[in-house]
Amino acid sequence: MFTSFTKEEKAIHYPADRRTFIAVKPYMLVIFAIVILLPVVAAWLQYLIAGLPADPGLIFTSITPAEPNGFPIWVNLSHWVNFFFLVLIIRSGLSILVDHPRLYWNNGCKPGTDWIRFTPLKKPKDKSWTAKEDARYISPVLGLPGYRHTIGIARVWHFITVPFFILNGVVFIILLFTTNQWLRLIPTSWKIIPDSWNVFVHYATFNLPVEPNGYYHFNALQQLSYFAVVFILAPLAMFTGMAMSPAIENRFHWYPKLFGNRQSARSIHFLIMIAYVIFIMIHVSMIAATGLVRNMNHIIWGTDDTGNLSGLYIGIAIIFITVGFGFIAHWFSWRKPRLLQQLNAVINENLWRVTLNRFKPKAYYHKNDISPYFWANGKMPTSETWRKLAENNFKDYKLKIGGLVGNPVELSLQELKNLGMKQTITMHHCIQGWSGIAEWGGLPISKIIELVKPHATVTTVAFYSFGEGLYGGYYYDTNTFDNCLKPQSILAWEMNYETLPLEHGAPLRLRVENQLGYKMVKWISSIEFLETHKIIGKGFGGKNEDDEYFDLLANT
Ligand SMILES: Nc1nc2c(c(=O)[nH]1)N[C@H]1C(S)=C(S)[C@@H](COP(=O)(O)O)O[C@H]1N2
Ligand SMILES: [Mo]
Repeated sequence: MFTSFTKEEKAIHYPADRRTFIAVKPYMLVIFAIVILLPVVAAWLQYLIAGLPADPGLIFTSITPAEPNGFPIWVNLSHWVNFFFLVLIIRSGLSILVDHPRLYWNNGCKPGTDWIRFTPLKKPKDKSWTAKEDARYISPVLGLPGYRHTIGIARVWHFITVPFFILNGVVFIILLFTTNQWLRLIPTSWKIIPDSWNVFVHYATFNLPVEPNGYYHFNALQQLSYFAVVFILAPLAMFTGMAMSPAIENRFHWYPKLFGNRQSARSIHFLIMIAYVIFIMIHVSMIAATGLVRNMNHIIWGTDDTGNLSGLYIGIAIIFITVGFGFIAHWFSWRKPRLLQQLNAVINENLWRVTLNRFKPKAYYHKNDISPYFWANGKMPTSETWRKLAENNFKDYKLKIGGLVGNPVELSLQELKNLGMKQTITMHHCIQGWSGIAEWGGLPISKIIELVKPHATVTTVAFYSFGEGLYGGYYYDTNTFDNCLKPQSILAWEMNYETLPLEHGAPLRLRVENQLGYKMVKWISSIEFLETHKIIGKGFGGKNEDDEYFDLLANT
């Protein structure tokens, strides 16, 4: 619906193999089973041996005057705004997830070391297998925008909704603490722990406890879970999200380590999503089980009314609106993707340009950090020119450097090597989600800039490839002039102390470490200095930017 894929796009977005598949490594299944089953077993043991604990609901028979009386309108508004954005964030997150349908606890992302995979395919041993080929399909009913390899638009949705989600959360928390509503959520005594346990024993053994009237007070377990959702899950989602940014990782190397490493941050980000989904399911069931009409009046009207059905109806209407917006979002994704991108640029790109993009990459890694495996991406060049050059070990290769420069040059590999060499060990971040640490050796771009003397008006450097893009046409990308000047920005002919392998971009590939992988053109044929990226390709700054709606700046 609403889509108008060309034949080439259809082959990518709507492939023949659309199987849904989930496989979790046994050790993780054991951990999940323990985390989930252990409390239930303990609750049953307590119930069968010591009997049911005192009903915790009875604590709340009297209401102290300091306690919040009812729900002010801002609580109800922010609750539903939060719901609306959370749905968009989860759905776009799923689309992002399946573009690299594996989660790991290690930075190198070797296939097979994933603890969960959403693809039935193992990496074939006998042929090359790129990360792009590994991407999976997800139904547009679940994912936003769904289909396969739609990460460009999925990220636009993720990143334009996150600021609203955070803003709503911040406003909520400020109001929470400037009123007495905080008493609902913040435990004021450690007694909340045993009380919550008692409530849990009741639920787990199907002895539903007396529920306090939520208008004044939540039960202990309910309070603790709401507290956790607001003050643990939401911030952790934000912080693990930030840990995936290449600009942050290579400047504040310690940061992803707070979560183990870059890939465990991605795994935790995913598990938080699962926690949210489980929370929503239990939350909605409990709302229904403990007085649906009354609860809905609480959260819609802020009244403690048991007879008026309008709260329930409006609540259902809001859920329908949220679902209905899914159709609008789908329409926008396929009919007005550029408009979405522009919105994203207004909200995020400007912000990133003056924040994340200013960070200077630092070299942190050592030889023993180098990943044993490094995913490859992109289509190997098929052109006769490149094939002939490769056959002769690129002895006849000449890198053309021109555009708005005082001294255009053509340099052979040897001439480039004579200009100097820098070696650096860095982490590569692919937009799809995988990473890998490798050594890169080559000429700092700053040396080229010294040599060719770009005009003062130059803001952008374009790198053209011998290889093709996903939908045909030569691959290219642009980087800002200042990113090219940053430390660790090099034209590499060496990977892990060996000649750059063909599949990783021989004879030359770009490294610009504060950016995502797609900015780092492989199989470079020429370089052009420009005033603006708008005059080449379709004008969006790169092959992926033109064809796949990737961002011009790739700091996140
Ligand atoms: N010519 C060309 N360069 C390219 C690509 C491509 O498809 N074609 N893919 C990019 C992407 S998305 C990534 S993640 C990196 C992958 O580099 P690697 O294959 O060495 O891992 O190359 C980048 N450079
Ligand atoms: Mo990538």
